[in-house]
Amino acid sequence: MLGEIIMKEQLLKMREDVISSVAACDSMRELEDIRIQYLGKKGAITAVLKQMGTLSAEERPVMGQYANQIRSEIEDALTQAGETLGAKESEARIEAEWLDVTLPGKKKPIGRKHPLTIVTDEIKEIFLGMGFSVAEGPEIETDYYNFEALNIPEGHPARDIQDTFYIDSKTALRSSTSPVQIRTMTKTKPPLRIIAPGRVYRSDAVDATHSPLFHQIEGLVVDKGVTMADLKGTLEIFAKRLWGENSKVRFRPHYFPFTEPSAEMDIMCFSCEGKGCRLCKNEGFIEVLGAGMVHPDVLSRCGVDPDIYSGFAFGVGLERITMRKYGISDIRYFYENDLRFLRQF
Ligand code: 2NM
Repeated sequence: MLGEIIMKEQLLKMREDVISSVAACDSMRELEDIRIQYLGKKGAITAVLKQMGTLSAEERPVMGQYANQIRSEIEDALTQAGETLGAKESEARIEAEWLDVTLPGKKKPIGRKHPLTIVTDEIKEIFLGMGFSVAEGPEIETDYYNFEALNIPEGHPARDIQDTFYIDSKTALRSSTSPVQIRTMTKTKPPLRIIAPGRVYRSDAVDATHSPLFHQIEGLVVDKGVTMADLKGTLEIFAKRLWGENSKVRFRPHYFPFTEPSAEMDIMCFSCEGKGCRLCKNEGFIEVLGAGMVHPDVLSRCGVDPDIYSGFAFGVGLERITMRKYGISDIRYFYENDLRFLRQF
């Protein structure tokens, strides 16, 4: 009897406490804390119901019913408060996150390819189409890869301190991408078809046509039975793909230490069609690349037997052909990153 009265009082007090707590509560988080405090597994209601054992068999169902009623009243109070608070909180969030979707967006300027990248990509695409792959190598090279392997002996003018950026007596910034070809030949067995695009460095005085940093694409083919006819055919196709099917090329004998025989390839001037004009300095043709059959000593040094294999190689300076393609009058425009220049391509 006494137990029953105490429990009823506890339950009634609990209902009062919940109602006043809920009234003071102003967030969903707090409300959840209240719910756990009273209705949770280790909550106040459970604690009261644990005392059921002290009641008589007649009192128990009556008290059980009473407790359930109080519990459901507490639940109702919490649910109702939850609805009100939830609506209030979501309204506050919507207000805080308000944005005007009719405002115009902020325009981000779109970047574009540098003209040298445009031409590099075009040339890469042409050679990839002929079965070449792209090779890369370091820009800081040893004396061996930069000169020795290429038949450029000590005392050769190309080695002059005036022309090369030395880091120490055995290391320099590469003066062509040929070291990439040498490295590839040395570690890969023929057949080989690669192009090596990249930055190269020569200690030139800067003027409208010279820069100490410029770009090259070199190519190399090594296989059994490769001849000068393959060189001419490949480079003629390259010229027609890059400058149009109507372009005409010619080859002139030349000298490079690393190729024998060596040649330079010219394309017929588009402007005068070979007659000679200001653009081609009255030549009728414009020089575009150097090439040749890889010197047998160069092959041997790379572990390629020149009695079994032969190869041809070529080198194109990117700046010069890009300047011609777009009518750029000064090489320095390429490196100044002036948006007024870059936006034109
Ligand atoms: C050129 C002209 C002719 C050339 C040679 C080699 C190598 F490594 F295979 F010997 N690579 N590139 C070469 C040949 C480069 O540039 C005007």
